[in-house]
Amino acid sequence: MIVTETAEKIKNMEIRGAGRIARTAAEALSTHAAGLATGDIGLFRREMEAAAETLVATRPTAVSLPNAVHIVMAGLEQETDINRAREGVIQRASRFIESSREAVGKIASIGARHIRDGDVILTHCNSEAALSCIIEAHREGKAIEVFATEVRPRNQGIVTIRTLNDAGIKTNFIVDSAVRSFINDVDLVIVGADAVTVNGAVVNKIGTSQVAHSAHEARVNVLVAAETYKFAPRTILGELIRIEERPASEVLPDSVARTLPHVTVRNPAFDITPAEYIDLIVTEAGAIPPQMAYVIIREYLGWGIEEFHKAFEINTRHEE
Ligand code: RI2
Repeated sequence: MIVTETAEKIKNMEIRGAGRIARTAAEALSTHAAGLATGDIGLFRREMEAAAETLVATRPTAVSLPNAVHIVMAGLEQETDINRAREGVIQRASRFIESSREAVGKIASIGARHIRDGDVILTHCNSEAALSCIIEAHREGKAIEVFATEVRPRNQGIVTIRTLNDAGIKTNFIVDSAVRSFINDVDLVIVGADAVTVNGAVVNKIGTSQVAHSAHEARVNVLVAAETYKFAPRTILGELIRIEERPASEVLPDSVARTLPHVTVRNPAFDITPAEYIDLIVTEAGAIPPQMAYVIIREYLGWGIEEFHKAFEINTRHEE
């Protein structure tokens, strides 16, 4: 029940933000494991795997979700004792949730060092990791000002300006298409990430690549704030990140769309910013140039090559 409910909330974006999605999925697996009233290890494993698949299938782009599920489920296959299996899931989930929160704290202090007193920062969408850097710089007493975009069609910008306002940070709210008009007033762009590929490309909310392109043209640095579990191991095997395309009704009401039979609404939720438009990725393990993404995948996510292949097979099954 908890798994179906959580999956539904992730799908309809009641629960959103790559980090929060990951923590909520881990929590749901933990609650599910605790409530599974069976003494049969085989059945327990199958139920857990089904729950994991349901959660992973909700939104295809944010890699934090399959990474979190992978971490929580690790070792379950080899476990033969039901109590240890249950305990293992619960402990791994709670460790993941805790380390995810700690990661945001570390990113905040590393990211804040890249913000100077007097800086004007532009952010796009609503990223907990990106906002933590901005809020930390403000907390340290740096006089900063922010430009925050609206983020059509789901208006996550409203959540961002509320948070900034509550922190007492001077904020300008602009429509997405006004970025280029203001980019020369901006010293630094800070955004979050839903996924970082092995070649350092950043997948983030639709419009991020336009923001980064404008920043690049204006010689404004672009900083990405991303926990290490947002790096995508399977991109090493050449797998591409699937860009979620969300319902047309988010962009145009059905009643209007019905009157326009020749019009198709396209609603991709994310886009890809190439590494050359990104100056730095701030992770809890340190700030790295995007070209070092491979090191994070190998050293911090610690996926062995067998796991890559297994994960790849699982994914191929999904695509069928
Ligand atoms: P944190 C969000 O996706 C945004 O694209 C945001 O930049 C990214 O997740 C990372 O957010 P959505 O769920 O994990 O709004 O930093 O589609 O909060």
